[in-house]
Amino acid sequence: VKDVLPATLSPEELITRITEAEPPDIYLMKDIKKPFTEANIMMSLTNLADKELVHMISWAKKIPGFVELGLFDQVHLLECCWLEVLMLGLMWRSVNYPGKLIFSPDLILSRDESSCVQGFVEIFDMLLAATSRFRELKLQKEEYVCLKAMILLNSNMCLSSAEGGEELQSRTKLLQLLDSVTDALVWAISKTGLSFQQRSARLAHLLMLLSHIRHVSNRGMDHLHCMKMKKMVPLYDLLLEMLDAHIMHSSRLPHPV
Ligand code: AOE
Repeated sequence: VKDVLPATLSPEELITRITEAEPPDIYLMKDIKKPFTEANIMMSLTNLADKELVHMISWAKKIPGFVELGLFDQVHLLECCWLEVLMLGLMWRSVNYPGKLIFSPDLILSRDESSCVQGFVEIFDMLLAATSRFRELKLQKEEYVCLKAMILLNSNMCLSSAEGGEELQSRTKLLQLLDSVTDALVWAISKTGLSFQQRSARLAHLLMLLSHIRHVSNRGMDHLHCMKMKKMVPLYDLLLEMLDAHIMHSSRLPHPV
């Protein structure tokens, strides 16, 4: 009766559990090398992402019901959404700092500094635009944690697994989980004391931002792929392999270099 675990949690309890799963702030300490050059920035960002990905796996496993999904689904969900999840976290950290991106408390970049890295300003501007939108909407922590869980649980949706009994069961669980997180988001929005119409509009606005984040993530992935070609990203062998796996599974064509 493990299967119905998320269904037995109230929206409030689910939000508490997801909030407790939040990863810690990552400090880079001595890792950041000044001056900001293309190589130094990419080195620091890669080190940061490397540490964050370890925490992301623990975060996913603490989302009620996630570890009850099939292992195949667990791996594929994370593989599909890791950059989107990193980006939403970045937006949340940066929401009160217009014009800046708080990659970590000790790695804060302005738009000007981002121009050191070729092709970064375009991504940077898209990240800033989405962050401003969250600021206008006065995104709440409860809403943020729900959206991040939704990115994870929704990332796989096109991947069909219609055949096997076990895969189908995992897919059913996944949809139930997504429904319970949707209920939690609706509950979080309802706390704000808005009218019915305003609440529906807010739900729509928040969910529409997810499609923007998916877009920025795809562009970021292309950018990373270019950087890799230029040998600017000091990717560790394992991470390199994982990045290649992402490009292989992706239906998009790799960015023409
Ligand atoms: C955004 C948020 C954040 O917290 C950190 C970073 C660091 C790098 C940034 C990115 C970001 C924003 C967009 C940028 C990107 C660099 C260029 C791009 C600016 O335009 C990302 C650094 C990424 C380093 C590569 C690591 C490869 C990992 C592969 C992971 C993988 O495929 N799998 C399967 C692992 C999934 C585990 C959860």
